[in-house]
Formats: sequence, C-alpha cells, structure tokens
Amino acid sequence: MPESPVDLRSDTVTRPTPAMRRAMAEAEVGDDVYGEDPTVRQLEAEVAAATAKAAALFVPSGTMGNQIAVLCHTERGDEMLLHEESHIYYYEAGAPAALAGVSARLLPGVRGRFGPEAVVAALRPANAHYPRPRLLCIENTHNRGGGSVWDPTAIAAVAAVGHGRGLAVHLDGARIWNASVALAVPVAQFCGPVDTVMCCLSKGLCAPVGSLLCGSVETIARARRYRKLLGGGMRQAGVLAAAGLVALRTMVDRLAEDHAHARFLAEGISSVRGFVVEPETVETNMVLLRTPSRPAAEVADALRALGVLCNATGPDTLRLVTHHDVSGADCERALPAFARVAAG
Ligand code: TLP
Repeated sequence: MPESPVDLRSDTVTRPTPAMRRAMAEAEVGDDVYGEDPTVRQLEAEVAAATAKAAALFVPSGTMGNQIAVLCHTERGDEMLLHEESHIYYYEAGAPAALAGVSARLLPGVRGRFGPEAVVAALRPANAHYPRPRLLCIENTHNRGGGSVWDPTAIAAVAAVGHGRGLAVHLDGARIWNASVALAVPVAQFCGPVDTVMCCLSKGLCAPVGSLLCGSVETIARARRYRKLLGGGMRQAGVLAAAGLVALRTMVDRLAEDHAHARFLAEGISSVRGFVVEPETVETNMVLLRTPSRPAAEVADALRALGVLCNATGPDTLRLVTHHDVSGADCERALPAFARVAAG
C-alpha cells in the first residue's frame, strides 16, 4: 500500500482524536441560542478563565471571531490599524470592509511584529478629512510572519500606545497556545493588555471546529448579537464544544513536539540547494522556505508528486506547518523529497 502523504499544508488539517470523538458522542447538549447548552457554557467558562477575561463566546471559526471583534469595536467609516501581513487583512475575504465598513491602515514590521513607534507614526490627528482610528490588532503567533511570537512585554507596549490614543486592542490569537508553549508563559499574560482575544481550538489543538472570542461582559453581550446577525448562532453546539474541551485540557502541552518537528525540518532543508531557510527563525510550528530559483507553486506541485503537501504563500515562498497528525517519522520521511526536488 502506498504511504499516505505528509500533509504540511496547515495545522487546520488535523482530525479529531478518539478521545474527542468519544466526548462528542457523549456530550450533554441544549439549544445554545437560548443559552441552554451546558457543554458550550463550560467551554466558554474555561476559555474565559484561561485568557483572564470576564466572558467568552463560542463561534464556528476564527474568521467569525475576528470579524465580530471588528464589529464590536468600530462603526462604519472608522479605521483599524494592523500589520500589513495580518490574517484579518490578508486572508478574511475583505470582511472588515464588507461587514463593518472599516478601512485598514497597514503597519510595516519584520515577521508580523511592530513596535509602539509604528502605531504612533500611523495615527493622524483628529480632523474631518481622516477616518477615525478606533482599533489596533495584533496577531500571535503571526501566520505570515512564519509562526513568530509576540512576547507579553511587546504586546503591552503597543497596547499602551493604542489605549492612550483611545483605540481598542484586539488580539488574533488563533495560535495563542503555540505562543504560550514557545515562551512557557500562561495564555493570560498575553491577553492582559488587550480588550478582546480570539483563540482557535481547531488549529494545533485538533478540535474539528470552534473558536472563542473573549472580552468584557458588555463586549461579549454585543458579540453574541453579532454572532446571530452573521448566522453563527448554533443550536446543540455542545457536540462541538465537547471536542473543544478535550483540546483545551489535553492538547496544549504536546505543541512543543510540533515546534521541535518544525525546527527539525528547517535544519534538514537548510542544507538543500535551491531552498533558503533560517532555522533560528523557527519559533513555533511553521517554517517559511524561499525558493529563489523556481516559482514556489511549481515546487509545491513537485513535492506533492513525492508525497509531501505544503502551500505556496507567495511567488517564491512555501509554508510548512507541523501538527498532531505529522509524526517525527513523517518529518524524516519528508526530507528526502526536498533534496529530490532540488536535484530536479
Ligand atoms: N489560518 C489558515 C488560513 O486561513 C490561512 C491557515 O491555514 O493558517 N487567524 C489566524 C492567525 C489564522 O491563521 C487563521 C486560519 C484564522 C485567524 C482564521 O481561522 P478559521 O480558519 O477558523 O476561520
């Protein structure tokens, strides 16, 4: 039988574990739009506690969680400040413009990070000509930054400038658990300086579906209304939340393995001609590879033919993502494909 491919396209491809499937089968449920699903309530309480926020809302996707945050913090015609490569701007189908009527002021910065000076430089004085800046967003870990981590001090520094100028601060923490494991810092410390945080259970933690938006009681009450407006009010969603609880309680610590596997891949590929990668820049479960002499999409096709799946994220950039369903042996099995592709 041919071996199954090594799927490094994303940590979103993980399948629910047997423990999750059991929990889903046995979940106690109710109608969550009536606020009557005990399993959803339990998950919301545990994630609110983990992020040290007063309340949390279970939503079907990270995209919906982020966009509800944008809706909660802004009005039509306002402006949000965020990194030029941020997921909210780059990968959410233009939703801030389409749903909230908000324009984006894009901030530069290496690997998805920026300092308070970038925020200050982007802010314009109050004047009838300018949109009102109302929201600052940070992403941790940073996806297009290659899984780079913002430490709590850096978050506090930019949040202080944002708050000082009257902006709300939102953290896209789709992979906040990876940041937490990488720095050995509790999730709550990353969240303290921000008003809202969105975190996902369906990336490295392997839950099949589900994200949470966390914030104050007032903000989450508004968020609940926006979730309904967007069609994200789910009924017996405890079936999904049950998998999320298993993810939260049992799948966080093992992310260290994914980080080690990413570093292993980067080190192995760094000596292969035709690929440019700096292993020391691998902070979590992502590896960005440059392919300077060939279009990345073509290289991805050649790797696929050899049983290694990955995504081209730019004309000469490939992204590899490690996760629960890729073992150390799979990573060892993947390495020769890169050498074969390089050899042409
Ligand atoms: N990211 C996906 C794709 O959308 C690119 C991936 O494969 O990495 N914030 C961040 C930082 C994310 O990386 C993602 C998903 C989301 C939000 C959106 O989550 P979902 O897919 O649940 O809407």
